[in-house]
Amino acid sequence: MAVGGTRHPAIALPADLFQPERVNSQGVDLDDAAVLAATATEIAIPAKLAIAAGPGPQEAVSRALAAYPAWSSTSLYTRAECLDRLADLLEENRGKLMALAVQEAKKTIPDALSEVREAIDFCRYYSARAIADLVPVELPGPTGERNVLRHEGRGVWVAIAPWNFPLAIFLGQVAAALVAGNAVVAKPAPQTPAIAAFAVSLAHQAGVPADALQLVTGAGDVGAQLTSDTRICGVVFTGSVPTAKAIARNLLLDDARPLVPLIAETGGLNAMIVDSTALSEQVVRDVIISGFQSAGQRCSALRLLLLQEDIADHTLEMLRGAMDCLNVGDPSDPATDIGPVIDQASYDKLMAYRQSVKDRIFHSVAVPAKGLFVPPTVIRLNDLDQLQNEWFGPLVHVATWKAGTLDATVQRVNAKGFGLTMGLHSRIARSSEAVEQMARVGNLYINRSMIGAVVGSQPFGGEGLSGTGPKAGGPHYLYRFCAERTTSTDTTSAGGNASLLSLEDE
Ligand code: UN1
Repeated sequence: MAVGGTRHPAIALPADLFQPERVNSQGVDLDDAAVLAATATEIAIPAKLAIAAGPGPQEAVSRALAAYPAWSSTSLYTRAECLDRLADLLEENRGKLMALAVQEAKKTIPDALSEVREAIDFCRYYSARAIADLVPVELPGPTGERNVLRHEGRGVWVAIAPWNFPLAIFLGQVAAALVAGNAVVAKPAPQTPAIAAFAVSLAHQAGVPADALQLVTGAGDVGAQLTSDTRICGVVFTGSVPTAKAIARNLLLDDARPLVPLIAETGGLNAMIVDSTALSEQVVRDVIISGFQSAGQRCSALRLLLLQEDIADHTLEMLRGAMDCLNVGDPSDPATDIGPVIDQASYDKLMAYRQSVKDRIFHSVAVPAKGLFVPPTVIRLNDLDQLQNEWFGPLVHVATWKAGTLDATVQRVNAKGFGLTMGLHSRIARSSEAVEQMARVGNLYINRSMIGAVVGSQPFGGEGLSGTGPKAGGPHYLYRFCAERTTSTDTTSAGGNASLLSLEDE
């Protein structure tokens, strides 16, 4: 990050703007400067990207089904220990994992570090929650009856992960399903198979039986085969809305098939609403982080900036200056703030759209001529309803709203049907309370950036077109992977209490 802009030196961005975001990472070395310096050297060593061919989709489900009974009857504590060991192995292999994240997913070095740390957080968090939450509980009831609620594995889950968090979301899904007592067939995004393959090998090394966690690589056709397999017990998916709907249809196609859950986390058309009391420097910083970090390739990213009319020109001028301080380039260069987009198809789509709205471009950042670099761009809208699609890249749309129309503005954002993140910048308590009441989103961020949900503190996930819940990294996530079984026993009937084991004996 170049500190200070040539045009607007007064709004210099902090040099560490795009440093790794906040994560829990209990017990992990948080000396970012040291980690980043060390890793920049390691990343120079090309990681081996080849992965061994695994079983096909059907064979993987068969093997996972065969492994399921033994794994589900392995003690909860043993399963949780596997996750803790996996977290340790991720930490030990941090450099290699970061190199893979940079090479395959084109992450910048700070983003790659956040990625590994978030994966570690998911493993440790789900391990701790499993031990706390998945033990059998005796529920109060009428005298002479004993009611026990158990949480057990359901069977074989299919986990389908995205390329934008190829380690953290991939392992988050896998870890949750495994610790709840399920076997898993995991399909990474076609763009990022190697980091997934390495993560799976670490999980096996950590004690997860090989057949209880199978990796199947491939594109959408492989995903369709997996989700059409009537032997699976559920699907956990992060990706696009159309793919989530296709999966939901697959799960209903066969009349004879049992009803199985789909946990989907999909897109967002995320707005940040800024009123005239907001602190301009903070707004500009948070727009840059929310809209452009990770080249805007996060479902949480800012897509729609809604500025109160009175402050729009001033805020946009400041934003223009701040954008000029950004370095777009090679993600393995520690000086880079924003790297390329994931692949040619994504580049072509974003650039074609950008060309179609070129008359409304307010400002964009200079990028290297060669490579898949989409210029971080601010695009004006005549009206906030003009934006109806999620553009998965560094494109922020901006519209204005008039004083006195905050409620109506939130309602119009709600009406788009997505419900993932929303931001509000305001120093009026009544406004933040009103937005908190009205916003139909999973994650509302007030006077801060809209990305970087922290595992365990900021459970992440949306509603409406944005997902089904429950939220990843939250206290209710594991339950969805479980079968809930209630046993009610008449303790007064023949045999009496004496023949019944206490909970502790089971
Ligand atoms: C996604 O892009 O699919 O809050 C999820 C964040 C990330 C989650 C993004 N932890 O930005």
